[in-house]
Amino acid sequence: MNTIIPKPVAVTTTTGTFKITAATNISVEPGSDEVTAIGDELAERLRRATGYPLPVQATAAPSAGRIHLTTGGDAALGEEGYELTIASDSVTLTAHRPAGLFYGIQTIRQLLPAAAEQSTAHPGSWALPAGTIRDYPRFAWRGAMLDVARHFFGVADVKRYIDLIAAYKLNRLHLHLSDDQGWRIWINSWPNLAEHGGSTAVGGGSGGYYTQADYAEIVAYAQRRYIMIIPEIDLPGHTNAALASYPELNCDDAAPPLYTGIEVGFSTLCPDKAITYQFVDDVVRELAALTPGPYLHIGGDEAQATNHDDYIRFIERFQQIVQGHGKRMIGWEEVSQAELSPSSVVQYWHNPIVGQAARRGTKVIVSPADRLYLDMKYDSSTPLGLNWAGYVDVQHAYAWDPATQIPGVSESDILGVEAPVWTETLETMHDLEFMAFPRLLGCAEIGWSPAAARNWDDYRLRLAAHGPRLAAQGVNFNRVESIPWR
Ligand code: TNX
Repeated sequence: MNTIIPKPVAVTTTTGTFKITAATNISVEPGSDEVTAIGDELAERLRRATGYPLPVQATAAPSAGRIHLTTGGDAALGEEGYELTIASDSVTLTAHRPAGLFYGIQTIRQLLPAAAEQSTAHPGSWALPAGTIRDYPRFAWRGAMLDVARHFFGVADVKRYIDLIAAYKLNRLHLHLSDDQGWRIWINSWPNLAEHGGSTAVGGGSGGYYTQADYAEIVAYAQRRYIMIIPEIDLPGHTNAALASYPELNCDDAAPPLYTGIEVGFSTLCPDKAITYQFVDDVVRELAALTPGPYLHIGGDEAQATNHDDYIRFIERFQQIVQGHGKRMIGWEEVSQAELSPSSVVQYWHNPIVGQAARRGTKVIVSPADRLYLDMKYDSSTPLGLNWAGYVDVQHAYAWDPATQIPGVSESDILGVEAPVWTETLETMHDLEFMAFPRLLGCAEIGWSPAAARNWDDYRLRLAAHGPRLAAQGVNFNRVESIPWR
């Protein structure tokens, strides 16, 4: 029980093991489709490597030979907490809400040998160590971000990323859906955005975009894994792909060519045209309709080509538009200069200006570039990635605390943490995995585990045990030398 990531709140070990055999059942509380689905998810996972039948049955109480899943546990566990009791004859997983059961089964996975993560059946010793775990998260927002604009990642890749992050109890996936180099979501009222604006990528590749059906499929897939998708359309800068697709969005009515380089800060929407706001309203309306979650991210970063006063007016107007479609606006730290509602959220990346927004009640997502930008190189020898925020080795990405990171921003101002992966230099899932793993596990632990429970020396030993688990799932993780991989 001492290699779990993120580290649980409280663990008590006893003696003995619960052995999963061909006779083991999974039982779920009667009358809840959602709990049954979580039981099915556990069963499917365990069936792959063990080859056992593991039937899922509805029964009201735990009994011998069973792994029992039930809600109705202690309300103090909150929306996402769980309690797991493993005895030699049975396993009981209890939560207040279904999300807690989902996180409990991620813990059960980690208590089995790494071979349980393989996708084909083989003989093994499928034993869970006896003991009790009581566990719940520190922060409500535990996110990953994927830039699908600089290089496009298709539905299958995004689903794989969702599965990998869910295993570490992350609950948000922010998709950066537009940038200078590409527009990646079909918008019915502005079809050329995806058609033309989505037709290329950094380096001049063929790009791509999600149809609205693709996008809905991603949202539903994530929802079943208790992950909320946060769509981002980056405005008013980072808009070359949109400007190239519609001449009328440009102040001079001339569409620029598509852009495949990696410079930032040269594009802007035109502040003085009514059609600019019609465009934003249409895009926000269509995205809001595809988004069950409460948030829409409007970017707002690096608008160097937008005059300051225009920038402030833009952000305040975007906020009204987002709210008009029933959503809460998120923006990168620069939006802190505008008048924000307490319901809006700012995302820190390197400027303590977010303290201004926090003082007025706006919550903060903490994504320090020099800690959590997983597109930063690990060190000077990393073949992929950038280094404008420095090198981010595994220890540096882990050994810091969100509550003391930003002057003027304390624990109660913070919604949580998020680890972005920008993809200027990353073209494939293989590339993405090398940069995200193992550093993303550190972000997961920072978001979930109590600050006092975390320290690097203990973490690096736990992380070492995850090498074989990641390998069993075929993850291309970076086997950095500071970790004594098993
Ligand atoms: C900064 S951080 C950006 C992105 C780049 C990233 C590369 C932020 C909000 N903007 O446009 O992709 O650096 O690391």
